[in-house]
Amino acid sequence: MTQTGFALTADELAQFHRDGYIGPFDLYEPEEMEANRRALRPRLINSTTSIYAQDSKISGSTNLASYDRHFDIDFLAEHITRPEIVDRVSSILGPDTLCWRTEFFPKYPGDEGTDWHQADNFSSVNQSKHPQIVWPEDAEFGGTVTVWTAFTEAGVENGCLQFIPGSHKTMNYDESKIMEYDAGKINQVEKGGVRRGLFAGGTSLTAARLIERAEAAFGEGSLPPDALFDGSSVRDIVTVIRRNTARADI
Ligand SMILES: O=C(O)CCC(=O)C(=O)O
Repeated sequence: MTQTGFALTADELAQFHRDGYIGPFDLYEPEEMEANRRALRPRLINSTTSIYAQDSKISGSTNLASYDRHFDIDFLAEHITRPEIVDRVSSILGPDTLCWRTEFFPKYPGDEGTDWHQADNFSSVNQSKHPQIVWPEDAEFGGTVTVWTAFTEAGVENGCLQFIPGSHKTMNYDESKIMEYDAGKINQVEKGGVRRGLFAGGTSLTAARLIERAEAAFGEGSLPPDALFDGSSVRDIVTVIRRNTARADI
């Protein structure tokens, strides 16, 4: 994979390794992003072309229909291979970089968000307890990088990401445990950290081992109340790994 002009600078790389995240970077002009989002919307809703078979689309709390839609939607395939993403990620992980997983999902007003978490082998994601990535035994730590792009503006009111800088250096969460959903407990713990809002078309890169969350989307002010889907943010997560000796259960 050739690296071109979007590779992180030495200072940016040092910042990423220190804090566990970097950005925002502009990927699309807001108007261009909005046009893309409108064209994309009917394709995303139609999950019949998704690579996962109908009967396996719900696994635990994970809706597989929203996974890996870059296989059936050209815009998303082009999006994840943009040099602005590939160059930056490759400057962190090295030239032998692979896009392992994508996820595109809306955030509606009232959505409860994603609670604090860290991810190394992603075994907790589909409730199977099986690692989805098996790292080489001599690896110092897991190295997935998440690229999170805002398809509509993402602020505090509609579920922007919140990070604990530097927390990627130690795993505090035990991924082998099954996560139990409790509506009364989700996103109740304040840990501080920094909120990273993005304009539409903006993107940020995080180490998947960073402790992060996305708070509930509550902002009627930022999301038109008359149009649930129109007012939602559709975002992608591209998880990129350097070496995957792997098994993936989904
Ligand atoms: O946007 C979200 O709700 C969560 C994204 C996230 O936490 C992640 O990519 O690990």
